[in-house]
Amino acid sequence: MTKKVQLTETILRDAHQSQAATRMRIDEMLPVAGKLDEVGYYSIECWGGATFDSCLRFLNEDPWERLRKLRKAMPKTKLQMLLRGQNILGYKHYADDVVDEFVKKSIQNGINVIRIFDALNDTRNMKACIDAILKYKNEDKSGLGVVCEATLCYTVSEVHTREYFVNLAKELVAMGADVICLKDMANLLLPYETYELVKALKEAVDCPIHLHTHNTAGTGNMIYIKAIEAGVDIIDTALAPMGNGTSQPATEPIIATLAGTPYDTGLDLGYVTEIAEHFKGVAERLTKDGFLNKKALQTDVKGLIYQVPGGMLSNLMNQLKEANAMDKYDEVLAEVPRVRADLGYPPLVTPSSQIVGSQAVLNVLSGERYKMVTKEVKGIVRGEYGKLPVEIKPDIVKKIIGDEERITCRPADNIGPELEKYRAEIKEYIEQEEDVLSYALFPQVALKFFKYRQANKMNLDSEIGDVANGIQPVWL
Ligand SMILES: [Mn+2]
Repeated sequence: MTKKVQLTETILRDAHQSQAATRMRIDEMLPVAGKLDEVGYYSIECWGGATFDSCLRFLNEDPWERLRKLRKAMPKTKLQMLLRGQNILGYKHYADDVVDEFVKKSIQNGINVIRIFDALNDTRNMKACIDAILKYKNEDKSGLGVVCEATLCYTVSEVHTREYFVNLAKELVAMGADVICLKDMANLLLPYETYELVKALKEAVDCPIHLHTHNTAGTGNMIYIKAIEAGVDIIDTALAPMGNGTSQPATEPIIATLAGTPYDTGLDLGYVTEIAEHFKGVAERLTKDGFLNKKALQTDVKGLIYQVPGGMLSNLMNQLKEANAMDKYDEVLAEVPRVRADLGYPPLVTPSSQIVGSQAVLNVLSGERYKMVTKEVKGIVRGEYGKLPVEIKPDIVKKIIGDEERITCRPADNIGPELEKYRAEIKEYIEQEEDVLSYALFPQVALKFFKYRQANKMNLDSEIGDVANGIQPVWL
């Protein structure tokens, strides 16, 4: 059984998020957007993840305006975003009315494929997003449709078996997912396990499987080949100037490898290479400005050895260096899997990777396990992040939070409607309905941006006034 494989191009989102601190600007995207639109990708991932925060915080760009510009420039291809479930694009749980409005506005402004994940794989934290996508599917104005893509965050532990992921996939399809994404954000998948897992998923659910990995540890291309042989439908790649390393495997070698085989992507390698030329310049600019470090391109095999994300180990090393305790490194490394087991085996992905790592450091340096406990670990134990893959043992609960109350409901059930409150708070700055959402997600950052936007307008106005008086500003 063989079939054509489809590609999602990630250069406008995950590639620069993974390699260059999410600093690619809209003016570096638009010059080739029209050409990207002609390639024939399944989708172009260009929004969500960290881009929203980065636009407001660092680039003085309105993320909604960016989306509308991309939509206009790429009318033929499905635009894809990454959504952090109930965390939307931020770092905490938001109210359901904010989630609902965010999904609606994303679709109205041009998003087609919404990839939703929850860091703990707690499906309750994805439900409001899925429901909103189903509710607003008909708000799509592009004619390309809306795809609800629900995610399995891949991780390695004794409870994260093939059966676990298959059951999770079935549950998400029953909740309304159109596509299942297998998201290997830390590049922990191994090629032969990929084959078995993708095969099991294809047998269990009757929908396309979309695979996402990174090439951090150098296994990315092998993962894709084995997934393709097992029947995967769509894979994520990034054009070569920002492909590989901590980013996705490069697009061009995949196109070349599959050409003329039954899996042929049908994409034109020559044409894609022309487009990639443009991104060489962008990568140079990002390097020059200090955002793209060649370390991001080197193969980092630590994840293969310790089965934790590469980035987590560098964080641990930094913490130990600061504490002048590098001699405890091996001890801390051995403590990491124990803390993770104590906390119910959370997948090690931001933020849980940092939370587990910091607690392992504290356990070793203080000389007694859980003598000191971070507030995040307490939050996990209280149930504030959601349901863990495995129930935490009573003696661990007692040790970490004593007799404090724990929640077992969906964390957002404890958050009342918030949208109107946010709208009232920034009344004088609202230029579009979407501003309320930017503010809801990142209050201080958004407010700073609104002020910048307003000041910019007033400057512009006074400059235009000067033009009327016959004084031509040079920048015009
Ligand atoms: Mn990723």
